[in-house]
Amino acid sequence: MHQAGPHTPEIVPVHPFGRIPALRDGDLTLFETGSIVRYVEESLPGPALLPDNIRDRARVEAWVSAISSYCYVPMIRNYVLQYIFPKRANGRPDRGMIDAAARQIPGLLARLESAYGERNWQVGNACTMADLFIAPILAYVEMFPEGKQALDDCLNVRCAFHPRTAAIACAVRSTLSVFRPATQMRPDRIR
Ligand SMILES: N[C@@H](CCC(=O)N[C@@H](CS)C(=O)NCC(=O)O)C(=O)O
Repeated sequence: MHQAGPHTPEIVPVHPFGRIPALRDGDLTLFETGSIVRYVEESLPGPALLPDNIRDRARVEAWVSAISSYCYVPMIRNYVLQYIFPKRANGRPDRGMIDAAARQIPGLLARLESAYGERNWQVGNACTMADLFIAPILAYVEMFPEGKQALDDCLNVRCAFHPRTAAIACAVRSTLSVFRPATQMRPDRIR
């Protein structure tokens, strides 16, 4: 694994659009997260990231596609990257663009909140590609104030991604008996 930025001499020969991630394995070069993840899944040993039953596999593909199509642009391109790589001439983040993206984030997280429900995984009872597609996006979103606030409001998503803090949140929630009784607290979520 090498760190390389977009449009750099390492990346340009591997990715026709100069973006990251890109992969080189022997004489194979690949671009786009989806193709890279599937190649890694099929070529390396380790836990399967696609369920073996066809229905759950289709559900995983639906989430992977939805995350790429609906979450990536507002959460990463229009929000995170505006903070990290401000494109304005004065080198400062574009507040208007960030604010517009930040307004979209709670609605998007609400969809994930429903998908997770009380489970740690979007589909079935194991980690799949769908969880791995959203994890880095959320990790970046959380680094900035509006994103962190939006995530704080989504307990199910938090439970899935931050089991330790979730333990406290679950305890509070069960004490209040708002969503589920204490017997349904999720010790398996506490790492
Ligand atoms: N659909 C692509 C998105 C790739 C992408 O846009 N990557 C960003 C970094 S997260 C990038 O390289 N941006 C540089 C640019 O837009 O010029 C994928 O899933 O791999």
